[in-house]
Amino acid sequence: MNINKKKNKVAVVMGSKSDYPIMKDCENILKTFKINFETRIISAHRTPERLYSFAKSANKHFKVVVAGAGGAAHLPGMIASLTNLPVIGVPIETKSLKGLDSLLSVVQMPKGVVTATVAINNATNAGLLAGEILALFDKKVEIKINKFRHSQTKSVKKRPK
Ligand code: RP5
Repeated sequence: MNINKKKNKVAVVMGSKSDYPIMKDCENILKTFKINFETRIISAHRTPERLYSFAKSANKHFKVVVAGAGGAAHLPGMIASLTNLPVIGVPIETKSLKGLDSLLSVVQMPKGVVTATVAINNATNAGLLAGEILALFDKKVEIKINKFRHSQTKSVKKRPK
């Protein structure tokens, strides 16, 4: 089965511009795999209507959503509540609680509505997981991910010096 390449897109969304230095890591890994993506700022609390209209129409444009947010990080979960697309949450580190607040807000979803959750600030893994989902239907992406994993393995030395 092959999917329409134009729709082979990841939405990279974040609660604030201040999340972008972390979420750029997601863009970078998607670029490595030549996966199309679009990046948007959508705040669950400050722009709730933007969130609603994005999530309600997301399946027309995207296959996977990566959503980064910090603090009371409701963005990934709220998007997941409005779409059946896979949503990968990136808990963003915070000054006050070091991102534990974000992690718990993203990971503690109620049964029946799900977000995948990566480690605090690990937007790279969110992009990698998005790529692995797309690779199920896209041989080119699968090959690129296999190459990436292979060269990562080769780069690990046997001894520390
Ligand atoms: C969240 O609040 C954002 O995802 C961000 O991590 C955090 C702080 O946002 P700013 O006050 O820096 O805009 O909604």
